[in-house]
Amino acid sequence: MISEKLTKALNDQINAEYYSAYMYLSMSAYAEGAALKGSANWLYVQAQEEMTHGLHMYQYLMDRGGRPTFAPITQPPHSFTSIDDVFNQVLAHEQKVTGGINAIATLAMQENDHAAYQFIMWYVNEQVEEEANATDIIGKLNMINGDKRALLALDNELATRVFVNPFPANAP
Ligand code: OFO
Repeated sequence: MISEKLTKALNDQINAEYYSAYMYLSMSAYAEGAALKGSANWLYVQAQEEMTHGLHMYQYLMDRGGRPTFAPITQPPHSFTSIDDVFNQVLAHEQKVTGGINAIATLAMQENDHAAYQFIMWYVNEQVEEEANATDIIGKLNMINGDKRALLALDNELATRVFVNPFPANAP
């Protein structure tokens, strides 16, 4: 059975994952409104992924005899100054999420909960990818530096992202 401390940490993380989903949906709506449909697609797919993370953690808590509890989800930002602003906020957010995931891994280690440690390691690796993806897009936006044709090309690239549920059994 999972400890109360780890249960609380995972509950908080479930909330953070759904906040992430809200935030990405809010960003997606902004991008669509700015005629950047490819960016909107990328952000929408990211929101879908975040929901699978929340469900995956919920299921894990249930499997370990923990009790998921649900807290209100904070309102995400809804106004952005540009698509560059959006992706800079994405990176800052994911860096914060990485901190939370690492804290759970540390707690699992301290408690000698090898199962929880192994579970959260999937997210430790996932966060490397999340930060790398955002950094990659920011790098391209910096090169584009306001050139509309180049921005359109990047937007077309972001339009190709397809949602693949990493945990098919937990499909939302
Ligand atoms: Fe769930 O990875 Fe982003 O926040």
